[in-house]
Amino acid sequence: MSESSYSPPKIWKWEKHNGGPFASTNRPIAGKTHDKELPIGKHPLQLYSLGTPNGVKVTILLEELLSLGFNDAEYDAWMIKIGDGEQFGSDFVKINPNSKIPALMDHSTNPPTRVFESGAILLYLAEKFGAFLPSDRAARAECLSWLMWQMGSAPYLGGGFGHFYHYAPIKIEYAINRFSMETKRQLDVLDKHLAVNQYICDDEYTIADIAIWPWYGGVLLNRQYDAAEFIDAEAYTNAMRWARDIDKRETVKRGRMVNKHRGELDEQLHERHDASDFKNKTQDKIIGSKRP
Ligand SMILES: N[C@@H](CCC(=O)N[C@@H](CS)C(=O)NCC(=O)O)C(=O)O
Repeated sequence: MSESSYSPPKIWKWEKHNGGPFASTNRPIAGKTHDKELPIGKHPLQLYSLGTPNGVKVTILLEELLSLGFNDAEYDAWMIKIGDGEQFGSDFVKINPNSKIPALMDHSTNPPTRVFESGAILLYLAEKFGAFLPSDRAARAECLSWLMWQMGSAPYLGGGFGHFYHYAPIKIEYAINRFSMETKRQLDVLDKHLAVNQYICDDEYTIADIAIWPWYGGVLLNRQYDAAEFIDAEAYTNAMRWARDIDKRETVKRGRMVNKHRGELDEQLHERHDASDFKNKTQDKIIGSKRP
């Protein structure tokens, strides 16, 4: 490994170009950059999000709840284009001072309840509807342990491995080795656990699966960072079995379409306001209807 020619200055200074591909939106300060009102739809639950792994956790859970007949889980999902800096708009920052999607407002309470952080949103919804979270104390502790595991572990997978392997403008061997090691260790944690459990919490599909799958299933199924071969995804046979099982769920397919802004047009539902939108409002239909 070659020695770096970079030696850090005494005090770090923000230079606009040093954020790599995210340089246009990344900044070292919090708060709004502009005033922007957010739309509010007809349902009590208003989701402001994007179809990233953190975003789809929430839309998958909402689609799961709706499929079980919890009609009060009907929601409006609005797209927040993080590449354009919409997470720094004034109304969004009021919901999430951390300026990251997903963010949820529940207008069924007075005053409305704001929830940010995908793990907190999953827990809030699971408790609100009494579903996808075991009620037995020990089983619930197990489920919440894995939910918190995901929240603590995924930044090494995404911000560490994904960033340095896929996004960074230069390939740094030290950083790629450091985070590949940790990513593979985490995949092995999952693989060993799923060798003796059908789902993350025994045989019950819960918010722990819904939180973990978009990140770890995404890498295993080669939907994230184009890294399945590099990390030898097929070697994690138990985690792969789990990833493929969950991938087959219709609710998961629908949840993945909501606020999706890349890929096949018939899989992109930029905004979701009604169950019929999956049929009528995907981008292929919207663009098709605008053609002369
Ligand atoms: N811990 C947060 C992470 C959320 C997060 O990192 N969201 C990303 C998209 S996946 C985002 O909004 N990025 C915009 C930015 O960093 O400015 C959660 O789980 O909700």
